[in-house]
Amino acid sequence: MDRDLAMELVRVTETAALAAAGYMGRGDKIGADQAAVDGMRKAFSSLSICGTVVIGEGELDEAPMLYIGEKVGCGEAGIREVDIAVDPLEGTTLIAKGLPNAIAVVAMAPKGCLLHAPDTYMNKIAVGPKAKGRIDIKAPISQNLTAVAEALNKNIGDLTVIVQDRPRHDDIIRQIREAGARIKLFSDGDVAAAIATGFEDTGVDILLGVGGAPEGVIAAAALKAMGGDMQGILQPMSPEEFERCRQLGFKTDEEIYKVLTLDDLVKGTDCLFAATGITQGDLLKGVVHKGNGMAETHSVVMRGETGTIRFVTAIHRLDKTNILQEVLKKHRLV
Ligand code: VTB
Repeated sequence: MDRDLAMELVRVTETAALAAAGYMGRGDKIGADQAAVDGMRKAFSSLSICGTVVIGEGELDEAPMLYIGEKVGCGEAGIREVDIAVDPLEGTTLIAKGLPNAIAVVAMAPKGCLLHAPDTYMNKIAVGPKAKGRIDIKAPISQNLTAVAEALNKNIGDLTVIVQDRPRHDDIIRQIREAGARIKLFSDGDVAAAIATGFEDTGVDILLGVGGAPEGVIAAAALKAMGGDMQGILQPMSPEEFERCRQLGFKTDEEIYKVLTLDDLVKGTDCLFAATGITQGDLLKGVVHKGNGMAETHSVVMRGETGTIRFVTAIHRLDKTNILQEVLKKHRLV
């Protein structure tokens, strides 16, 4: 994919983040998500791509915008055909409460290269570049911790495992504690948590646990670009979720419960990933409102082909940005 698309993609997550940031702490998850979607969709419309949303806000009947299958971009037909995975507001509860680590996030890859993941849970394991090739989601947790500790040249006691704070993880947490590793619990947003494993200064070494399958594919694009590693296994919980799996081609139990490697989640290395912080986070600062119609955003954009990771700080003049003005007015945020 054209390298200029990486910078274009940042505009998309910046716009979503700026739109959603006005909702910080207002206790309105739905309004915040809608603002992020509105902003992201408008920003996509000026991108010269022929994009198809493969991971989005839901099926057409449940999401009028950025629904799965929606065509986005203003590119010439047949040129720059790409698949897109979006999470305009990853962490709706976080923004509603003004808690850290809400981000706007997008992944892009050539057509056919992103797994069309059903909206179900996924069991995940993710690590940064040094531990690539050392994880096995089917192996006992202690074995994974030993292998990752060895790869990082650490003792198990020095390892930090990031786990979503949910009762479904009680057993995983018990096993991690028994093995002697440390745990960082987070309330929401496992894309940011997975990415943290790729940056040593976050102090996070490995992500374990069950989160959304769509979020799994988005995180995989970032880990691919960073040279990290990830595996997942779908975990449908209800007859409807099994049906969703079947509709996307996971027909038999064997297909549903197969280990999805990083290459199954994101094929090849030609992928792009962009994220902008909405609330203050471990990796990215949130949107900073500076007064006088100015706001600052902090984003990261990664390009799989070259492995380049850019941190982009931008100062926006909200009053001069037509797209944002429209969205902010619609949401009565200006
Ligand atoms: C997961 C996780 C997301 O919501 O989908 C989670 O991947 C939902 O889990 O990052 P619960 O059903 O236990 O709440 C997030 O944390 C935020 O969208």
